Amino acid sequence: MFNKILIANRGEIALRVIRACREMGIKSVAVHSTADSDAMHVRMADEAICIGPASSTDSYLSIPAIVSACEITGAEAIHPGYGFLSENANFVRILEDHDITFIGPTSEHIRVMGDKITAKETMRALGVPCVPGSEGGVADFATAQSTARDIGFPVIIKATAGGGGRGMKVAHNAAELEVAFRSARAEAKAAFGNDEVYIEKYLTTPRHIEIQVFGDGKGRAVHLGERDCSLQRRHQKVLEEAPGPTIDAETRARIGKICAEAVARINYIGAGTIEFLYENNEFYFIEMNTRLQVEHPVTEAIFGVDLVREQIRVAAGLPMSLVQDEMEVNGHAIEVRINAEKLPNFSPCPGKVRVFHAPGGLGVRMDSALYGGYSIPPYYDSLIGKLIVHGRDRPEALARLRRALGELIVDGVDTTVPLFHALLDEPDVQSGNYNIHWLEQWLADRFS
Ligand code: MV4
Repeated sequence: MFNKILIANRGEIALRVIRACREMGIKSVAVHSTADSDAMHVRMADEAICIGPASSTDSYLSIPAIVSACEITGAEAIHPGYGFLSENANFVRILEDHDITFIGPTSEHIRVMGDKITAKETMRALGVPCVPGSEGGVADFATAQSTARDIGFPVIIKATAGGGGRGMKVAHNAAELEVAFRSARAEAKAAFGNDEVYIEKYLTTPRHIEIQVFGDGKGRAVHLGERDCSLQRRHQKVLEEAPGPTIDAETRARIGKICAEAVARINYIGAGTIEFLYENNEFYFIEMNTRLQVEHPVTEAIFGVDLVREQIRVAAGLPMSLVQDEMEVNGHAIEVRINAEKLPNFSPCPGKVRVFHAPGGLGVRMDSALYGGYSIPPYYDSLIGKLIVHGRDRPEALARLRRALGELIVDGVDTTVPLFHALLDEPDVQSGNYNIHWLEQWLADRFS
């Protein structure tokens, strides 16, 4: 097992990893920018080292600064958290060359899944159901036309180098195709420096259902069911839950087995998420995330596992302690993302937190790096905490969420807490009757 792990991240996810390290008897190294000298992850780690100025590009995204921090502190492994360098294949290849263990998949798996066409081709070949669409990239408008005619309108044009919703364009009919195709290519070129696009059938009212997988890198893998993350605004998840309100045990077992077998076949190591659109009781693969996700705690709650501990174990060459036959859904969990943002426009609201009080009690977990007197810096994303509740069933989890939100105090900055109070009053949220468009529609109806 490792003696010392460096955490190449900040905020609540850095604390999450430090906590797992401490329970495993592993020393932790925090890295921080000059803007984060007073951050909780710096205080909670065994050691801390400054890696650069406030700008992420020159600190949390600086590969030389992070590799140097590793050499100086003698850390043998790096946990990337989510975001920042967590899915940067170039970073991971450099670590592989320096004999620093990356706590996550290989650079090759990250590279394959980072290219959305190779990801889809790989998954299709492994028997994972995919959205009907072009075979590979669509290089010219004539090919776009014939592809669209074959699959039928509406279609969606996506950037090969994209993901997370950037550079997507929908065409509802042949007349809209040319503008959609050309603007998708132009946006892809501007955003990713790569104008390759592909075309899919556009699913009009799906849910976003993602399957948690975990591999040992030696041909074994398990799945830990699904999360429903359909409640999103501008491709940012707002509330996530497990199990999915519309997924039964048989459906979970069927799609879960397909996903676990797929990642086992490619010797995938560590945590991964296979994202699907789910419509009319069918799953359609869209992307795979090769990292621990923000919303992993809902899966931890219902399966009673510690995903970060498992990541560290397999990275150190130990067997994973997850056994598929022992994986059973226990109750229901819901996570809400608390952002320092002002409603109704969700404008970032950094500044000094005067009072912070985290809710507690049965079935409540608050992952946050806030403390009273802390100043939220303006340089990073606005997530300041995740409230995760667990109940015996969905109604109990909803009641517990309402109760816990009532206990939470964040004084000094605006937060998204009022949004969740309002959402909990909605019959569609109470019944789980929502799809990927529900939240945007609700916000538009209410605020414009
Ligand atoms: C789609 C789709 C409909 N049909 N693909 C958006 C982000 C990226 N991960 C994939 N996205 C979508 N792909 C097909 N073929 C609709 C979306 C989409 C979406 C997906 C998940 C959650 C929220 C969303 C909001 C708008 C569009």
